[in-house]
Amino acid sequence: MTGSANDREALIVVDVQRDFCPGGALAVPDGDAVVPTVNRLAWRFAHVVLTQDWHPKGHASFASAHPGRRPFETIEMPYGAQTLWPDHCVQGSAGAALHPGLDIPHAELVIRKGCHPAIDSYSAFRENDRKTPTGLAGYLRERGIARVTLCGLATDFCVVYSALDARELGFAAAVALEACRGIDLDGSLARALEAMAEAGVELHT
Ligand code: VGL
Ligand code: ZN
Repeated sequence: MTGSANDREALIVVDVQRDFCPGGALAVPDGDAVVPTVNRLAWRFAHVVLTQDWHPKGHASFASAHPGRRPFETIEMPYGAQTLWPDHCVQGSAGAALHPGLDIPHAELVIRKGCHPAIDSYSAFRENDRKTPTGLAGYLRERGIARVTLCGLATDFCVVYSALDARELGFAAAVALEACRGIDLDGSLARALEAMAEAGVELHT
């Protein structure tokens, strides 16, 4: 397919959901501040994909599923280290809904991730076992998309994992930092910015 440059680019809006905003179960500081910025950004893209963290009840990433463990501790899972979280974005719950202020009617795809009961999925492309695909790469390739811009929540978890996977899977990638907010656990935000710069992700402030 040929087309304008804009036709080969997509905006990926990561996890702008109630639970990641103030008052939510896993609130990212100032998380809802991205909403107007994301809305404005979205109008510059012909193609927009939204992601939604979408866990079954009792998901393995929830501290509540591991007796004696508390949120924000790290445990070893069969696929590697996993941070434990408060219960959040449970399928069909009010907290899992997209933020009601999002105004992106031209978004073409909503991709849900983290659905596997035993595997977390920070990245919009691959679950945390680094093997199980979500299908997003195939969708983008089939649509002729070569470059993605990412924004949303949280910079240092789902945004950075998605951006690094985009690069590994052969897409050009940028992150619109003014339309992101981070959690920042033990320096995770600085590490995320460094890893993205190293991987050739353009960082736009
Ligand atoms: C996220 C922690 C757990 C995110 C999702 O969207 O960054 N973080 N689940
Ligand atoms: Zn999650």
